[in-house]
Amino acid sequence: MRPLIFLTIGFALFLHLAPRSQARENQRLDDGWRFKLDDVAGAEKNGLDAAGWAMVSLPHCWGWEDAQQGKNYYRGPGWYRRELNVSAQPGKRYFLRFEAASLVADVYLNEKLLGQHRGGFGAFCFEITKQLSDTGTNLLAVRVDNTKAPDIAPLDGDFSVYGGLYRPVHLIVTDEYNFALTDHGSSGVAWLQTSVSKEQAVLDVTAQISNPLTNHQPLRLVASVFDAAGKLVVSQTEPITLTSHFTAPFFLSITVPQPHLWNGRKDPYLYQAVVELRTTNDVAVDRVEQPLGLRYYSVDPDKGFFLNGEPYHLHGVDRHQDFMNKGWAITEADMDTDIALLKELGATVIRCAHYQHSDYFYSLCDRAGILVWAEIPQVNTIRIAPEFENTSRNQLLDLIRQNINHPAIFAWSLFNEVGNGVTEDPHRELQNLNNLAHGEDPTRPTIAGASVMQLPQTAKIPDLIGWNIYPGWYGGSKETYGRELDRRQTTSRHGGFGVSEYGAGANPAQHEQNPRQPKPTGQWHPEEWQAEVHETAWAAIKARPFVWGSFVWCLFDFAVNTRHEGGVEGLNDKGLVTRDRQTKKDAFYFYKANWSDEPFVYITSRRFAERTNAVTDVKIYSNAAEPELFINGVSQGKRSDGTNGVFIWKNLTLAPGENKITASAQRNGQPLADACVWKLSTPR
Ligand code: GCB
Repeated sequence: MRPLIFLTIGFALFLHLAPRSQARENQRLDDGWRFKLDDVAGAEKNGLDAAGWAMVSLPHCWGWEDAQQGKNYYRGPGWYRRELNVSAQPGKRYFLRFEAASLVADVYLNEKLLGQHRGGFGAFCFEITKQLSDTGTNLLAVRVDNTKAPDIAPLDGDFSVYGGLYRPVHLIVTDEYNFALTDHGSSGVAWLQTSVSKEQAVLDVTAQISNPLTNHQPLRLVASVFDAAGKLVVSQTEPITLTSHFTAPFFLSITVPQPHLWNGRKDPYLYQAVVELRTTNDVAVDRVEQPLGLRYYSVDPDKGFFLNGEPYHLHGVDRHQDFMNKGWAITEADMDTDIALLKELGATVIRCAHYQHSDYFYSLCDRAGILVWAEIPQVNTIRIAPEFENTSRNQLLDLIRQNINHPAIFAWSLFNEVGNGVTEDPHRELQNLNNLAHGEDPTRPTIAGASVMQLPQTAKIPDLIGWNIYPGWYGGSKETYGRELDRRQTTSRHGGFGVSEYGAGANPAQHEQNPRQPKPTGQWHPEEWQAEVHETAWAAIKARPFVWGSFVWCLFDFAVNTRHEGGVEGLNDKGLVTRDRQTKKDAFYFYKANWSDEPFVYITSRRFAERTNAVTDVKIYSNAAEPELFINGVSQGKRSDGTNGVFIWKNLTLAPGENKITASAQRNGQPLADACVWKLSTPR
């Protein structure tokens, strides 16, 4: 009998702690899709025979095959079809959530149009409860079209706009009452960090709650914060009454005393924020759980960025969601790879350019403590026309409502380099977006990326501004970085600015000793020049505290079908890492030496393996104090005169044939080494 009593008590305790919860079900619809790259009349109809269509799984996209070869790629419609085996159970609601579809999606279930989403980067969700068939077999058909549309940003830009269902699609099942899923594809819940300090965090929670029934239902809204160990920290309950057939916002305020702050790379501490909808009998009918990082930050026009009241240097990169042989159809594993490289680099910030990135990627940044600049695709050209403004507003609402709870996101960006190609005054449109962002989220600043060609006043619309500048590549010489930074000091509304882009192209198969500034559109983009541009740029940025953050353009090479340069077709090669993520260029290690604590020593120009000049400098990047260099086992001495992690041995002489170059160093007692082989064929 004893064990039985024990079990009974245990079970009763469990019941008390966790009242019956009808958890949501969420199923990813990755497989079983048929796909046709064409417009097919009646493709949403049951009668259509799609047996000859390609079998695909999601994520999936088209256009990359041609774009990455520098060719025009298909911009037009494609169709996806799939069987959905689900029959509606009484008391349940069913939803289809698309994480993105580029650019326009028309979604049909059982031949009926559920709705359309315009804009290639935000999630959207349709309720399908009433459209489900009684048989349990349903036909889901989606027409996706990436034709350039006059109302949809981007109208322009230095990247290829692929088409397709390139992010996951979900079938979500809830109870009758739920946190609304159809409010701009959001979770229906916003945890606004109204006031955060070391003493307390005041959170204003807004929950959109949906009641599809005719009754005025009394319920309880419960918001709770759990610590990283799963212990309840604080909970707040609000009795609410739902109006029949209505989705309405409900509010409550919750205070976390003495919060453990989310402190960037040093300590990205995450609580769990849970909202529940409970019946008056305490049965949970819906639950949304999200990570919560409590932090506060500010930008001082003279001293830079402050996180949780302390100076915090923002240095990092820009990123496109593009991958070799995949285009935008990247997997979670691909994004894990990207975040691992970001962490290795020692970045503290990332600009997710030039559109809304995947929720999964933002979540990785939350966990890694990497701050995020999030943006909408208003790139270069915008139109002052009601339909364009409407779609742009929706893109901004998608971005903010879907991502408002990501602690990593520190600013909402409204545009990039708007001004080029704009024939009408864009100020009103941009100001409207600025107001919209502030209304949606009063806790975060707005931001934008500006360029020299831009109308000067647009830079003063958002709260913060970033400048895209390219001395040493498009502009003047790399030596002009300091001057270019200085002359922008007063261009923002509140003073100070970020460098939202800077960089240079590099083909890691092209090398030049003592490189000269190449022609950007030419076929010669030596790796050594990119590294030199970054050495100069970083020194100038670092010396100016009014530059509150900087972003290298770009972490990865990415496909641009219209580029034919640097000896490779269809590529913007300004990445610190190649598009397949296999090669970290020299410049990657330059930043690693400056930003990362992970001890290493790295010989630059290592791929410059076939040599014809016997006399050469050897340059090492390292975050160790005193690296030593050897050629064919002979020490060339230790150097302790490095600046910004750059150590140079001048005028060394290679022997004919193979030369083994080795470097060694120590950091924190840890031995470090690197080696490569250079072959001198015709010494001069
Ligand atoms: C820019 C743009 C970015 C381009 C970059 C470049 O200023 O904002 O989209 O890719 O320059 O590499 O030219």
